[in-house]
Amino acid sequence: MERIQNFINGQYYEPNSNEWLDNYCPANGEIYGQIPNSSRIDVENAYIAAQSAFPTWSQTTLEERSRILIKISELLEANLNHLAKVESKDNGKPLHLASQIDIPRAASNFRFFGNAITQFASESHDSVGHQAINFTLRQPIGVVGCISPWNLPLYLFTWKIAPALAAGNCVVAKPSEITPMTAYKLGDICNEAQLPPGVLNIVHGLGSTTGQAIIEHPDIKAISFTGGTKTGAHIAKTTAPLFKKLSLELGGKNPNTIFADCDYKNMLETTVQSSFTNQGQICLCGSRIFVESSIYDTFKVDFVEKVKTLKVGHPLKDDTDIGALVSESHLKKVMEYISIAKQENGRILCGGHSVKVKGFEKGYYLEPTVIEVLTNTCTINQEEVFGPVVTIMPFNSEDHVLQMMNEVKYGLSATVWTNDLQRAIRMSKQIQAGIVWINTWMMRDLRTPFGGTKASGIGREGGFEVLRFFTEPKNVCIKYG
Ligand code: TXE
Repeated sequence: MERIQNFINGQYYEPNSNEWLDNYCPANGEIYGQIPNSSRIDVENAYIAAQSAFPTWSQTTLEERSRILIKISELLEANLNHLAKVESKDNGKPLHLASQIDIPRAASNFRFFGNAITQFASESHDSVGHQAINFTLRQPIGVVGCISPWNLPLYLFTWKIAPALAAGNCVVAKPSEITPMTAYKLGDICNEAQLPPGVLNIVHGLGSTTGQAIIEHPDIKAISFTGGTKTGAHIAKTTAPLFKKLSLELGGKNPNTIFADCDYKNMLETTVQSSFTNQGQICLCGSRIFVESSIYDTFKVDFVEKVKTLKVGHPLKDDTDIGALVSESHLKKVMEYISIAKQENGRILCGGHSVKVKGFEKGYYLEPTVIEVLTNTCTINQEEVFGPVVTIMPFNSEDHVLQMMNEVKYGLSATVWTNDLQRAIRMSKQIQAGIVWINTWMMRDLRTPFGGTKASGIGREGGFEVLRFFTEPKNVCIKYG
């Protein structure tokens, strides 16, 4: 059984806290490792290392920072097979997903921001008539905190760390205590890429202990967080009196709206993916499907037929479509939502039960579930379930569906299927969400802003937006007359 350690100042250290947390394999329910529940002292040690590294790292040339980040990207690619297996075992996701999406994307994050920082420009203004020139300095913030969730472990961990480092900050980072393993491996890779010691420090532990120590640290000047909305609200409240810069990427309850004039075949394939990829545990999954009445009955039959072909199985098997949910408590939570939906007159069209996978009976498996609901105000259409569960219901008009799409506290993403370009643009302008996909889902270009409105968070990641987040703008005004 592996006991993992914190990565501080370029070395793996026994934690100061002597409290250990069990790490479960979701595929079979077995404990296979332990992580430290790092204390305030551990976080302070990580902070001291980061602060000591900052003067040099922040003055390191952009070309050199870029070279190191791209080297990390190459090493992630070179270790792809190993890391994908580690991710799959730790999270329960199908191995093919980890090797085709999660780990390649972690590598892309470092490559992208390694390149982007060399293109990142700031503004200057000629104050005509005043004989003055203004320019904007964009300086790294200092030591920043990055806190990430369990659903896309290395993918989201590096989505924060790579731009933070590219911009010249030093980082204290905490992966989810539920999926710590690939973040643990990242330390060795950073050393091999010769990232200077202390520039990235990784501490492990519970949100309420280690995470809390990071967000309360008076000298960690910015927090980039992805996770639940409740935790996001808590972080906002805790950090407000400390005037920290905040980026919060929180939950979603994303609508997937289907008009009769769409490319039906493409829509059907993609709707299955947007509902169930990663066991539905992606903040961008389309969990509320609205279908134009004229094709509702046909869609219902075709969709359910396709969903029934998805194979629930052990994550390491090639033919597995749906792996294990991340934890026993999460499985219970998702099942609870299914039973609430039934109590509120939702009709289960397929799925709805946990599954015993032969040989791995203690794993946390659930059938992909489709529920027909009567209203958009029912609990399952209003709260984030974060599992392989979608609802479907018909709509009569564009106005009707727009009202339902926006009638939710979240505002992360939305998908619209239509071949009517005018309608697509009209709706894009009215949908309350940070991301709108027309005739596609989860097509990501790393240059674009990423994040949500309403209870889905504040701030944007991605592209130059996140480089702006991780730098402090300073106006310099030179009077030359
Ligand atoms: O998230 P938490 P949980 C949603 C999803 C899920 C729910 C709860 O609906 O069911 O959130 O998931 C750290 N100070 N999403 O409980 O607790 C924690 O250790 C500082 C959506 O797992 O928000 C972990 O590293 N940090 C989501 C990270 O926050 C704290 C992805 C996320 O954990 C902390 C995951 C504290 N006080 C869940 N408390 C998405 N948007 O993609 C916790 N953490």
